[in-house]
Amino acid sequence: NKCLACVKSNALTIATVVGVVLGAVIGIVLRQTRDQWTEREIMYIGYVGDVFLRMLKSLILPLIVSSLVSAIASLDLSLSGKIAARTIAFYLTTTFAAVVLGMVLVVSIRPGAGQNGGKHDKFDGGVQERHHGRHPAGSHQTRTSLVQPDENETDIYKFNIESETVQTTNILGLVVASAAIGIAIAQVGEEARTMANFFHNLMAIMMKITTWVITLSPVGIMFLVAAEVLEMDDIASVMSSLGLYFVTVVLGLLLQGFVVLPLLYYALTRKNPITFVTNLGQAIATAFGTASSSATLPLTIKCLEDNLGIDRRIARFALPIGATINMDGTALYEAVAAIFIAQVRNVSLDIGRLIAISITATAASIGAAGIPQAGLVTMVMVLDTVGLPAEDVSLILAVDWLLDRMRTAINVMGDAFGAGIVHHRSQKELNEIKKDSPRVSLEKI
Ligand code: DAS
Repeated sequence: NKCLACVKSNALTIATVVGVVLGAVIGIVLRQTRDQWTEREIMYIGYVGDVFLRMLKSLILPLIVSSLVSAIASLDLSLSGKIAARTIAFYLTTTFAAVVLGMVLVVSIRPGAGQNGGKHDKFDGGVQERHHGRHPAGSHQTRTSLVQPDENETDIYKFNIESETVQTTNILGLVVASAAIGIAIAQVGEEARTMANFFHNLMAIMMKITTWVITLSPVGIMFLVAAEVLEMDDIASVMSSLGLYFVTVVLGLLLQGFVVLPLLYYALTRKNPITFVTNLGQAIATAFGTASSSATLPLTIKCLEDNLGIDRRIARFALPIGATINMDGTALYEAVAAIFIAQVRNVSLDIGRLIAISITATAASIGAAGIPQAGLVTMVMVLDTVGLPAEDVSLILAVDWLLDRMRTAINVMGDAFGAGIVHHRSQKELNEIKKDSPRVSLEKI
């Protein structure tokens, strides 16, 4: 029975791995008979995966707005503003630090370098309808030339840059606007209860829809992988670069979770970080097992309150916010993955694009929900802002189900270390706030 329960709880992962394997097999089989297929038939293979990606993309905006507004609106304002500001500041700083760490690693290790693009250039490079996000399968040559234009494509290139800038600005504007609405609702209080409930309900609805779409992911991923394998020029070299990509992400996650965060914790509290992590073991294991920060939240709160004696007001304030907007692992992963894909596509990223990636990877992780593969959903947004087609996310799908678990564990560690630091740094304010301050009841989150 135990084994049955285990299979049941990991059914999506098992199905996703099966989807990846089946996709690879279909892709390899189709490659053997490549010449018997017309380009239109090949395009239909990529079309199913494309529909799946469009479904993911359609979730991003409502998910970011609802999760951000709902999380911030439920701030327990009876806690001094200083504690709230301290918490948000810590979360944003560590998330951005994770992005920078990831970028330094992927630019130094260069896992995707030296790839020959990974696409057949079957098309003669007709004008690509980039702005619709659609591109005929196999138009790698066109795509690269669009990002590194020759003289007669400057207008499309300019369009691309404009659309990327617009995308980055849009996302950032959305994050700031959502935060402002959340703070305003929290400050207005009772009168804005309806609006708070609206955004909370919208988040629940979006999480439900995201879960449905993620349930479809094994099928979507199978077609995406098949189309990718079919078009890869040299499977061996891409597989080896995928291995190096995996190592780069895992190295970054381990450094963030077991070096950067513990050092910061020790520097700001003079407490032993090893004790902190060992008392967090159950939450870390659950995060790895469920690939969901939100599902792990009750356990994270229990570990901090019962094992580490963190003040309940801090734990129940910082952790729900952290589970929604603080995802160090996801931010690092998205920055590494976007730059890896650019390397595989031989797309050179100037400093402007690297800055755009660092900003959108941070914003994307803030907007990602604490559910399985949420980072994959918002990854599409990071690719968009640097002019890489959303379909390229299929390059990293094969290992995403495992990286999701690892980045979720680091996400939870980031939330917990944040709550621990704020707890130790806020003793003065906590003693001043009346003991019976209203609790941030979990059901409100
Ligand atoms: N699985 C997400 C979480 O729960 C992280 C991600 O998908 O990137 O934190």
